[in-house]
Amino acid sequence: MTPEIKPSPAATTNNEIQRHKQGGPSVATAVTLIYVPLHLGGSHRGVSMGPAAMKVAEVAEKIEKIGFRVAREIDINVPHSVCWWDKHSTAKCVPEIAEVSQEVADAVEGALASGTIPITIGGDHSLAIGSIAGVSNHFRKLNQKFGLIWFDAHGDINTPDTSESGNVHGMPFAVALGHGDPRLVDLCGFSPKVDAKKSVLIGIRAIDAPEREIITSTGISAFTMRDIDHLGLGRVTDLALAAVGNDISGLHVSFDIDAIDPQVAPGVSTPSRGGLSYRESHLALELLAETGLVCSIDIVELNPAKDTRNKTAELAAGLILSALGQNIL
Ligand SMILES: [Mn+2]
Repeated sequence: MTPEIKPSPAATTNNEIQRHKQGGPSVATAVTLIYVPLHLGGSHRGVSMGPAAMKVAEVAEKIEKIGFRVAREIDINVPHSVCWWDKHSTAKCVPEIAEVSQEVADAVEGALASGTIPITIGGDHSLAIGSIAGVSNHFRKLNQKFGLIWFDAHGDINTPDTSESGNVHGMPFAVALGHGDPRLVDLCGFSPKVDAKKSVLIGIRAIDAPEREIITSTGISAFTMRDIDHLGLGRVTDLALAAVGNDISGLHVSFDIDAIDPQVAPGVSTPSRGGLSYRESHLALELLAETGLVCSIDIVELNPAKDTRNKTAELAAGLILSALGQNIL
């Protein structure tokens, strides 16, 4: 049976997005690759090999093959040390992560200012504290709004008060919303970095009890795996775009590879079964790319020590291409 081919409902019902698609603000045709071998936010050191695995998967070459210029590749320096508990907080490694975050924020903001799409490759998800700060600082200076779409098996919305592990990679969404350790929340001198009403969490299935409360009280939109199973990922993506609204000038996509089912993406630190299929993960990014608004991308939590023949890195490289607008036809 040949399925009926029709444009995404979001593109037809959302005038602003449609306008962008028809040649509104020009979409960047160059990217900046920012490699962040950060493992300090979690307890799995293998994530620090994520950037190397993505280089082995030839991510830069693949991006150039679909017509984008790789304007710059930046390697962010990350302290090698294993951190100890911080006497100022129950969250681990905050001073070290704050330092890395500032460097990531500066790199991301610089990439946007030079008209390129920053693609920040991790490394654990705590790097999003920096990348979102950079995106936020950029749009703040232009007096423009942006939306945040976060793909994850987990909420990543704990605070030092609610987290059992103290691992900061379980906190970056909360930090972006202005909750958590002030040394992270106040990065770049302002907070919050994102508007909760323009923030969407997709793919969740492993949520800590206190996170439930935070998710419902902050006013973000959250689509669980149940919603995806029930409505389909196309519909969920349209609803996500409707939630962020049509008054935005950019979309930051923070993609945790563990949103995908571990049978498809085994190379992650904290696998959780019942995740996105191979095609669902691509479809979501293809639909977001179609808006012409994707201005910045994180690819995080790739753990080559858990991978099989680099297949998760290969998948992650393919996802970047979909987020940049590569289509099947
Ligand atoms: Mn995450």
